[in-house]
Amino acid sequence: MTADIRHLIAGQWSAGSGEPVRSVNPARPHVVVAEGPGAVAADVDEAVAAATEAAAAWAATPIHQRGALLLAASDVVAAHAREWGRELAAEEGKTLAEGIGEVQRAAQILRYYGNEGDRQAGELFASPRAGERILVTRKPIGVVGVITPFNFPIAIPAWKIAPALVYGNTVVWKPAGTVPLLAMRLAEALTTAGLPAGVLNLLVGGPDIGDAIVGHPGVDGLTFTGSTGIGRRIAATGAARGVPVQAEMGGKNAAVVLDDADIDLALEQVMLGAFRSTGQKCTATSRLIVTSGIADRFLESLCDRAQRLLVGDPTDDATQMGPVISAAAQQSISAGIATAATQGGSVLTGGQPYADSARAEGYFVAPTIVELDSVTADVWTEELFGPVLAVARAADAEDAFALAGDSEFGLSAAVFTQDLTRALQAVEQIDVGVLHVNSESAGADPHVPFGGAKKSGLGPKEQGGAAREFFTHTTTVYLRGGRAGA
Ligand code: UN1
Repeated sequence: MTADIRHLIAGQWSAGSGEPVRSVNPARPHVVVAEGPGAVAADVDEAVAAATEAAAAWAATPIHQRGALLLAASDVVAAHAREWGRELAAEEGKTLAEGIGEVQRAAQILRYYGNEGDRQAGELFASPRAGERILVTRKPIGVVGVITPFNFPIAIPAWKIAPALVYGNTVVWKPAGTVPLLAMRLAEALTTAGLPAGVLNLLVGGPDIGDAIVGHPGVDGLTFTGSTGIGRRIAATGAARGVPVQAEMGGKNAAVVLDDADIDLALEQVMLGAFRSTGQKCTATSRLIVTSGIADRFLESLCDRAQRLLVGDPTDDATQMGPVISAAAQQSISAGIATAATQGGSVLTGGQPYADSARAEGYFVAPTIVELDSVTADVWTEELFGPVLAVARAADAEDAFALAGDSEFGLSAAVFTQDLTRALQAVEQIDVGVLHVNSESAGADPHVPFGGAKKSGLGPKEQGGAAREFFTHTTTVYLRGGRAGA
């Protein structure tokens, strides 16, 4: 059954009047998941006006009360994990287990921020002057524009919107046009929980709606996850307008497997890192560096596993990898593989379209492993955002760590070794925002910072205590009483 696309402005759900938006099941693109007119620029004005109007009362609401609404929303999300997880798999294409897991993760994120009122709210310093204390207190930044990608249609919105709200901001949110249904579900959970009108506004639409939010004079801060190109454009607009920007962008994340690794564990984790969510994570493993002593053996087993991966309709329980999000993504990933082959890459497995009618219809790309003879190939440097793993061999651990660092991105990396000294060396030498030792390159807990080094991230990091850096500003209070006894 196709869902109608609705926008949430000033507490009211309504149909739009803009260009049609349609999300389809990427495994069976003739199946429409959600459909309806998108928002128009005037809706952005209305949404920003509603968020501005709601801002003062929301900021003045005690944080425990704001948190209680997030906790109630978390319960709503958790209660719908199976149902919305299935919708997520149908709309985005990740497997059912991952879809349900993601909805549960959104509930967990809402719960984490729901409890923020119980944590430290600021800092207290001594003063060099008698009778004075200096305290640093936090205030919301105001109306936050939230722009989210397709690949985590409910978890990424939750990890931006939950901290925005709990710290007292109001929100105007534009999700990716390919996943409106899951966006409506999250907004629905928050309104069901009793969020006041105007505190969260949801507009579904194309890039013009995103641009209108980013450039709107009423927006006080922008948080974005997506491609590096768009992130930099948003950051430039934000800088020109003098508003803070948090941009979480691309990755070209390496898994380093050293000779002494637990090979079965490394095989399992590299498979998950490269192919879970069909490789469509900014934290996915898209480069593999393997030292020469084990390279032949490791690559043979890895290719064998990749060939045996069950690729198909993500809503089938047995499926281990679904399609990519769109025909355009399928084409650009396939073109990236073809280019790799012309730049000295040997396609060890995958790289061919599926011929069977079930998969030929959908936006499937086979799990693909390309071994390179030179790390100048585009597939080594550019994010393809699909199930494609570029492989380079390293002479030894030093060489391997240097290759891992050979990227303008620095989001995440994984290192597989049983040698503590090597693991510690990796921590020192690989410049990334997230480093996994003996686990895959993706994955992030809500209570710790998340984000990239180098060109993967701009502005304060996300999640945990780091989120507060972006969603609040500080007021330093020099606090003195009057003259005692006066
Ligand atoms: C994860 O690794 O589980 O867009 C989360 C992305 C990241 C989130 C990754 N912002 O893929």
